[in-house]
Amino acid sequence: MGVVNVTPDSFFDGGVNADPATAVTAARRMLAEGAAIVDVGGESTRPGSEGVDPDEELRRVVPVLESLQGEVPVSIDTAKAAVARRALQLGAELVNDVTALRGDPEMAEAVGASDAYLCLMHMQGEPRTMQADPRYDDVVSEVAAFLEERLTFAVGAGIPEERICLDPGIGFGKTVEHNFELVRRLPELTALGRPVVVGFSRKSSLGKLLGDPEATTGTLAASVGAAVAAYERGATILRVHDVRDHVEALLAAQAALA
Ligand code: HH2
Repeated sequence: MGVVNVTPDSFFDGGVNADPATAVTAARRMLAEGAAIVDVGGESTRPGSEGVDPDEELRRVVPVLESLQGEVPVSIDTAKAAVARRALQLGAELVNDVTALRGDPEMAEAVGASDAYLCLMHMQGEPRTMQADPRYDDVVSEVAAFLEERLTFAVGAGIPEERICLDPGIGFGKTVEHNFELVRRLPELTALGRPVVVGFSRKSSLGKLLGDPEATTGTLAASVGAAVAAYERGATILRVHDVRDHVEALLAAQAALA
């Protein structure tokens, strides 16, 4: 899954793809480089972010979705039903909701009324404050219990289970150690029976691991290392900013592990 943020302020590609034409070019390039789907987002959820209103989010993503329609498989990264509905009209195949249907009471209905796939992600707290001292007794069992509960909720709301994937939410209310423990013990999440998405790409835990306690991003090499480890532990979808490098690494890992 390639990432295209049509935002001025995303933690890694903020501003790079804020212009719709540039975002469209990036999405086409990611498809050519081997992405199966491109995740288009119009709101940053980086630590400390405040969020944008639905009109602004639509203004950012709609021109991109219109251009990509019928050409590039698209996922819409949004927690807002109005944005999801419009994206689905414009051909989006997956709704990637970082609030796991907790952010907008109309989201479950919006997804259920379509035949779209849905990604349910774990987050402790909310982006504005989530990195202020996140705590768990056992991060993996708490994330697994949360995802299981949200899966039951989504199925109860009429979204077929076979259309739902789960994501531990790397960096969303988690320390460096929490993030790596989630990948190390990923089989406890795949045991829930649904495909697991991992988005470690460029996240600050990678920079912190390499020795910079103030890092806000991670290197490409560290991102690829984390993605290969997640793949080896059973991840089905890797959400990444650098598609070509990850596709090459994962093809080699697949050949070596097969
Ligand atoms: N991470 C980000 C955004 N959306 N969705 C899923 N399912 N999993 C993730 O790990 C995930 C996500 C944050 O990364 P990015 O979109 O690059 O940054 P920002 O939120 O600053 O736009």
